[in-house]
Amino acid sequence: MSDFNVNIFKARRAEVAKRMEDNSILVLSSSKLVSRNNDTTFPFRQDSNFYYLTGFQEPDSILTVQSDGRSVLFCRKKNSELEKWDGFMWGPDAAKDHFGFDEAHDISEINEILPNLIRGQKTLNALVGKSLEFDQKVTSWINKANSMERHQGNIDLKNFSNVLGSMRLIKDRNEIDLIRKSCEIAAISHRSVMQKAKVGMTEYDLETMYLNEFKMNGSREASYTPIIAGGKRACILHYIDNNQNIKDGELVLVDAGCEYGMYASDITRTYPINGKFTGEQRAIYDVVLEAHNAACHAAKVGNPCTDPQKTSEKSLSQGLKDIGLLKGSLDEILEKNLYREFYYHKIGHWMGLDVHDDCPYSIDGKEILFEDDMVMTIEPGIYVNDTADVDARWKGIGVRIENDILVKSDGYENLTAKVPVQAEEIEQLMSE
Ligand SMILES: [Mn+2]
Repeated sequence: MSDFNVNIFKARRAEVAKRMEDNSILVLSSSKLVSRNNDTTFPFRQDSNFYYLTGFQEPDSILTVQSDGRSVLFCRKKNSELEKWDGFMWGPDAAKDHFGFDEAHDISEINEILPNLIRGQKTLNALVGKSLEFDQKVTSWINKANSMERHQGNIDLKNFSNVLGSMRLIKDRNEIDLIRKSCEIAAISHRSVMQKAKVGMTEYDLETMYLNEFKMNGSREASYTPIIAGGKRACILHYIDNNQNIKDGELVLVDAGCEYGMYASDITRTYPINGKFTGEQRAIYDVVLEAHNAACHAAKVGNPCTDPQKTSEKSLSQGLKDIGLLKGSLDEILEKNLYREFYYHKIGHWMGLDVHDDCPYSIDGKEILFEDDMVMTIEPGIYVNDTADVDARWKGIGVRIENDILVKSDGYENLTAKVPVQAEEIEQLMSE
């Protein structure tokens, strides 16, 4: 894991302050520990926006950044008794020094101190509408601050989502290094499991192998629950039961990525469990691959971020027509959205601290244009459900191919290129 560098986080807070209007303050909350059942909790995962601006990895914390650049942390008081159970806690004093804040306070004092920081500001910026509990707290702090300044204008509450999201859209050097590493670990892992996969294995056999590879290669956590879908279960987009046998002759669709230094990777491969595609599987696979390649080329600096979507719709429609799964002219197929019978999700998403990165696709009705150092997944798919009006030999085939793309002015870079994608390459790897 890379060493903590306080300057990265201080620079981000300075940048955020620069993007705020004068006399405003940003208030951001950490994640909470989430109960799993009774007295056990899920592993703690810091809120991505909070981490982005602090690097601080504890629950029950609040960050404020003022437009003049001052930043204040509220966190748990150091408690040596609690540390015997739950491990190290920074406490305000040490956190202030290590993480470079101007002030830090015990979180239990927030209702007294925070209204004083807000008081006299024109605007309070927050990520509103995500947590009722946080929104209620923000309202109560604003109320208290307003009541202290009876003769001034009330404080405006503004949603800061697009400002922070736009900033996170362009990855800095440090982020690209971490995403690159996350993608490399995921790619090596996919490659390795693909080589070991055999007829007779269950979906959770494969799941175990992917998670094991992630961990052995330096990533402690998956970036989301892996989808390991044998046969027709590949047509269920969010299938995570992963508890069935994968039968001879079936494809297995694996959508699995890892997290490294808080940054996600996200890869999907679809391969025959016995190592050899059937004619129908191969025909569909090649249509998806062609759409994937075309969509990657559309992720180009200056293009609207929806161009890969349109490109994939066109390419998949043409391919589905070529192999006889759709009838009619290409124009008609596109106009009537007939391809949606087989392609019912979007081409991809921004990726970074979140696997589906918390960044906008359009602002005020204007589409985001691709710029250098944005990261997007490209993941077209074709899914032939039992309900489709097609020849039985096609039914139950589901194929998705997903890579993670770094947008560069001189073309895109496929960060997950280490795992084979051509059908022949996959068959070759599986026969080794
Ligand atoms: Mn994805």
